[in-house]
Amino acid sequence: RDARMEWWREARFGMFIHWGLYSIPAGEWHGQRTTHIGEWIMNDLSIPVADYKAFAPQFNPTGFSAHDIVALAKAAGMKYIVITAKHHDGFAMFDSKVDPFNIVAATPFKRDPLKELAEECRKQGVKLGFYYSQSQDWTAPGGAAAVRGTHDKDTGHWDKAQDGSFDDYLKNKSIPQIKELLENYKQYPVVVWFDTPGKTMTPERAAEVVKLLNKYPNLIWNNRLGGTYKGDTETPEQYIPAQGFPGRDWESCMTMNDTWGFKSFDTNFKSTETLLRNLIDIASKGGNYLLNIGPDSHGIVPAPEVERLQQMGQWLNVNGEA
Ligand code: JFZ
Repeated sequence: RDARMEWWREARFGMFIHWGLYSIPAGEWHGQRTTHIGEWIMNDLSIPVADYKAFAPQFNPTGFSAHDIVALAKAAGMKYIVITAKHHDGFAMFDSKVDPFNIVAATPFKRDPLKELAEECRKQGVKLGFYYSQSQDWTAPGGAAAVRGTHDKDTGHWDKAQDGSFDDYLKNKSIPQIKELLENYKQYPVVVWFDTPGKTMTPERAAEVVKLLNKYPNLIWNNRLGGTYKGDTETPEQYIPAQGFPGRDWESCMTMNDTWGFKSFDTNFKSTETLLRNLIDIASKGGNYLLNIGPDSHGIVPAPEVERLQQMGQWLNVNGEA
């Protein structure tokens, strides 16, 4: 157990990447701007499934460079990357045989960015993990959804196309895609980052996922699987716990502005100094800092994010420990 956590405990600084179809609306749909985080736009504005799925044929992020992103992480002093393989919208950012709603089968781009990142991470010596939304899936029949406004009070659904059985979704999409992620990228992922289990991830259902995870003894997974599982890591979000988590490994995840997924009009960026103070504060309390970037619909990392990461790396080069 400890040998498995060794690299993670020494890492201190990682890159979170929230990237998906939501980078196309970029916070705005049919003239309406969301006041919430960008990757939630489908749910927050109750976008019909067919309309949301129609973003896929428009998605051609030819500006994406795995080489440049891994090099940026390294320049910033980051030791690992965690990228959204599938967020709550259900769109797989990888080559999936399980469901055609994915970046290879449903877009003109046709490339698998996770595969490209895995290759670059191997080359450049950076660890790679995948975020996977195991419970919420707003485009797959039966997937869970958070309740908003006029949504069904029980399922959170707002579109007939979402009707279905959660158990079927779990058995036929969620678990098989997690398996694809664990099998298809050679030595990666070393982390699986689950999210928003909600009431649908009962202990019995979570146990089905754990059965699969247990086949990968070096895997690190967080505390957001659900059921009664505590996972390996605590994941305080957008804050630094005053005393850390005594006896637990922990990782504060944070945005640089006020969204995870790209929003064209969110320019509320924290200063490099604030970001560095956060890193120092977290490291001094024994945690890791998972700092987010949100590439746009062309696959380009927003300039204010690149600039801050480069400045952090420059400061660390002078003042940090190797
Ligand atoms: C979740 C996601 O819904 C969100 O889109 C993003 O991916 C973020 C990293 O994680 O949001 C959460 C999950 C947990 C808490 C808050 C927001 N929490 O425990 O306070």
